[in-house]
Amino acid sequence: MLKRSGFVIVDKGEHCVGLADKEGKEILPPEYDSVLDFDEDGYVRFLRGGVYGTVDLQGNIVIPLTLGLTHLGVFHEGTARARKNCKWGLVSESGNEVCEFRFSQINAYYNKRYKATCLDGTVGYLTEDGTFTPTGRKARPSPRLSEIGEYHDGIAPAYLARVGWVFIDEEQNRVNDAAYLRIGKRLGSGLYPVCKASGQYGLARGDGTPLGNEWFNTPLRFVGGLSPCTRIRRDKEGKEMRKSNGLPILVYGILKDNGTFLFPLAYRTIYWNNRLEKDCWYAEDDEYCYLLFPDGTRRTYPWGSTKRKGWYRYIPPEQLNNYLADDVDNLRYTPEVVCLLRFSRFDPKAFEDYLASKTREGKKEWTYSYRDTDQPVDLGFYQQGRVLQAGVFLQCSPMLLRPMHKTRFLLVTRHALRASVYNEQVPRELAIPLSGILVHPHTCFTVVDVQSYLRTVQIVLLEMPYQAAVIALRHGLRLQAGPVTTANLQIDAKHDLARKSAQGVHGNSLSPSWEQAMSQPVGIDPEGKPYPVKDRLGRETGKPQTPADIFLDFFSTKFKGAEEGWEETKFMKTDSRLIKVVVGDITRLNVDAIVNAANNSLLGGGGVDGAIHRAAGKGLLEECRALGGCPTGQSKMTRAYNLPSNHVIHTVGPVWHGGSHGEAELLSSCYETALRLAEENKLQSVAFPCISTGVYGYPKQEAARVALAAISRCLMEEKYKGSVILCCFSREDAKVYEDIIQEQAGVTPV
Ligand code: AR6
Repeated sequence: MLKRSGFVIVDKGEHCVGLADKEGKEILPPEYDSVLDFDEDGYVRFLRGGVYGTVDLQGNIVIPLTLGLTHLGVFHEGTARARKNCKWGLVSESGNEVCEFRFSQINAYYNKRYKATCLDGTVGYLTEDGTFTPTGRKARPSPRLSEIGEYHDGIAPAYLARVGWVFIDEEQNRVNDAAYLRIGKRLGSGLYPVCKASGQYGLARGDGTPLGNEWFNTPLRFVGGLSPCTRIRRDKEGKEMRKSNGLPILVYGILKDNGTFLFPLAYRTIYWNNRLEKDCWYAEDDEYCYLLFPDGTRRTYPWGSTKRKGWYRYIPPEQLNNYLADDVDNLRYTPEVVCLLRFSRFDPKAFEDYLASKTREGKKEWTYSYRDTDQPVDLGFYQQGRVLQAGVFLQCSPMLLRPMHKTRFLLVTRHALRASVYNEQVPRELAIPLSGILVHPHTCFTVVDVQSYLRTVQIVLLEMPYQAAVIALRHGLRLQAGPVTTANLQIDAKHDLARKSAQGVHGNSLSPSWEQAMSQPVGIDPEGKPYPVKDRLGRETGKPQTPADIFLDFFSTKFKGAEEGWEETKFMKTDSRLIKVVVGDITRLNVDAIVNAANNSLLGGGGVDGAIHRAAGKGLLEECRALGGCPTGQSKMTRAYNLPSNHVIHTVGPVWHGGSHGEAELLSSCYETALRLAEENKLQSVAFPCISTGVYGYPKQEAARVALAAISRCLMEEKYKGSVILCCFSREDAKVYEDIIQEQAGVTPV
């Protein structure tokens, strides 16, 4: 916010800063590097590529970038110091020269004058009207050039101490203000590949000025005058887009050495198709694979035509002639994506923020849930906001506090974690409240409950990733275990551990490697505190360690080195899957399978059913005939004939009879059975229409809730591993989904 000017800086990220007035009207489009604050005389300065311009308080551009001022100071009495082509001078508010640009330096305005040094080294004072009064002193010579490259047309790159690589003329004067971290060998086109101090790569003209505004994220490597180039993909707001692992998403293109694109930045991958022969590039985008030839032509291939050579895909010689027609772009049908529903299994950042917010509030119920378990879990049980009893009931040997199978499980509930604001007076290391945590090479457990049933003790363990525990502790959360109530448990545990340690085998391991991995048994001492019976080298320790010792010991050795992948930023794979809501015609979707809202006969009808049969052609009806119908709530699959998709899954939705006739179960079953078929056939993408919401009269809101719940469950439980598209015929239908997604817990629409 520019307070005095009343303008607002619009900052949409790197190279995307602009200016708007209070009503939001654009003064400068968001395409500048920065906008500097209001100055005394009423001008706002803006910068792009190191060049300054100004806007007056009426919003008019007064000094344009074309004037090439690489420095512009604040105006005093109508003039400001400025630099152009490495020389300093004074300019008026309109940008006119008040005195000639003949100074090597003009210092900041002080005591109503500027201290200035002429190009010949004469030092003196300069007033706002441009009058220069020498003091009679001479400045020391400027720093020397250390390396001078080859001259071309009177200009050479050179290294200038404390500045970097610059371009100089034959008198060794800098020809302009541009400075680089590196300047590469001159290209055939006369341009130079350069690297800016910011680590961005681009091209500079022979006179050192950058060529356009194109900067890339990886070095340019020209072979035969062409180089692959990469840039970080940005979203609509200009923000850098990143993958779930935090790495930037790159787009690739091919740049000519004269600075023009042969293939613009439009691809997700580019490399040589045949690395040995280097005949053309292999490229991919989200839809197709391509061969890009140095003569500027491109061939498009469907994904199926690629092979793998080690890590790389390529188009093998036998497929070279099987490319798609040039107008393949026109054949593409891209429905409008309304919203995406992303299932992130664990987002450490969100978790941390959440915990942080809880330490301040400290009152509300814990509602965060996370699971990563080998076992299918009924999601309903873990719905956000409802979980108060958490954990897995693990049937253990009554004597061993260890789970029987590997689960990673974290449910932050009030019962298990209680907030206590961190006591700043106590050194952090001492204050870590570890009591009640079972420390294991892979996880922390807190005992939340112990129950006895038919002489078998069931221990409810809350298992959490180490790093989650670390984060929680850092935020001052007390990891609090429930009471270990059975006194016998302690005695039994001791006996059992002693016996099992003597045998060298312990636990209810599922496999030898698992046993190996889980090889640190945990004991429990008479106070109910856990301790290891073996140290890291597998020796019996004899004396119980405190849980804090176990934790710190483990953390400082094994955890840090061996499990680097568990760093805070990426300690759990954020395996996110998408549900995409699109507006479009389902018969035009190029997916593995589209779902048909059919009737029991499977012989066609109106609505989407009719549309699918019309578009698929007679073959579909013939195949359907052979299926002999389909019960409501079930699904059957056929081929797709003339449709762009590969398969059609026919499902029969329920007719709405008011909602109390099992409609929800049947509709849910439509989605589940369709996805089960998809998974059985290893289909990667399935598109659903809004089943039953047309002729069958199912209310749209209710149907959408059932659909989302059923699909989410299938995705979460990995019953279906591909992606799901909800294809809505109208924008209103899509809005219904969008609204539900927005209010739903545990998922983030993007
Ligand atoms: N693409 C996507 N969605 C569509 C399309 C299309 N081309 N055409 C319609 N929809 P309905 P139902 C939407 O009536 O309620 C048939 O006669 C439409 O806007 O096709 O399950 C069958 O043979 C609506 O939201 O299916 C059955 O007898 C949704 O698809 C009966 O209708 C479903 O509408 C099945 O009725």
